[in-house]
Amino acid sequence: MGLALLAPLLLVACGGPLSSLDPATEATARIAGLWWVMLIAAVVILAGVTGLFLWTFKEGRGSAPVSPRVFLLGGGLIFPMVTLAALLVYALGFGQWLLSRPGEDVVRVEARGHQWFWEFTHHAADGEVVRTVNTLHLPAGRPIEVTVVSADVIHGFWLPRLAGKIDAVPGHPNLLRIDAAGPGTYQGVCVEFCGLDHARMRFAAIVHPADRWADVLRALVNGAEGGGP
Ligand SMILES: [Cu+2]
Repeated sequence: MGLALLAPLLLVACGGPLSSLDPATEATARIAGLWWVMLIAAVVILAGVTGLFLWTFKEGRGSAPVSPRVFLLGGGLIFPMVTLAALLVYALGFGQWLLSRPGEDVVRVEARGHQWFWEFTHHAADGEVVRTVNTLHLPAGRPIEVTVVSADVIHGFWLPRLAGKIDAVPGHPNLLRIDAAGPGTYQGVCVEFCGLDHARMRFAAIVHPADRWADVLRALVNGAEGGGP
C-alpha cells in the first residue's frame, strides 16, 4: 500500500525540465537506467549491512551469520573491488559511446561558456555563421556534435533530458554527441560553479523538425529568432 502511494509521488518528483530521470533520447534513457541500477544496488547493500548490524545487536556479540573474516574480506575487499571494476569498465565504454560516435550527416555546433551566458555558433549551408545567446537551435533526427569550450573559466554544459554533461574548459574543446529524435524545447544549465551569476546561467535547446532545419538556419542568418519547434 505504502509503495503504491509512493510510486506516483516518486515519478512526479523525477519529472521536470531539468530532470535527467525524464529522458528524451536514447543516451539520456541509458544514463537514467544506470542511475536507477546504482540506486537500487545501493539500497540493497545498505539494507544488507543494516540487517547484519541489527542481527548482531539482537542476538548478541559473536552471533553474526557471517564470520568477521568473511565479512571483512568478502564485504570490505572482494565485493567492492568486483562491483567497482565492473562499473568502471561499463562507464568507460558508455562514456566513449556517449561523447562522440561517428556518423553521417553530422550537424556541428559550438557552445562557448562565458561569465555568465552561453554563446552558440551554428553553421548554415552557404558557409554563413550564426551566433545566438542562451538559445541553441538543433535539428531532429540527425546526429549532432557539440564542441563545448569556454571563453574564461570552467563551466559545465548540461542538457539533462537530451544529453550527458561535460565541462567547458578554456583552451580545451570537449565533444558532446546529441541525438534528438523529436522536436521540442529542452532546458539546459551550467553545472560548474563559475562565479556570482552561475545560478542564472541557463539556456534552452530548441529542436526543430528535420524538414524545417534549412529554413530555421536561413531565418537565423537573416536575423530572425528561428521560431519554435
Ligand atoms: Cu556556471
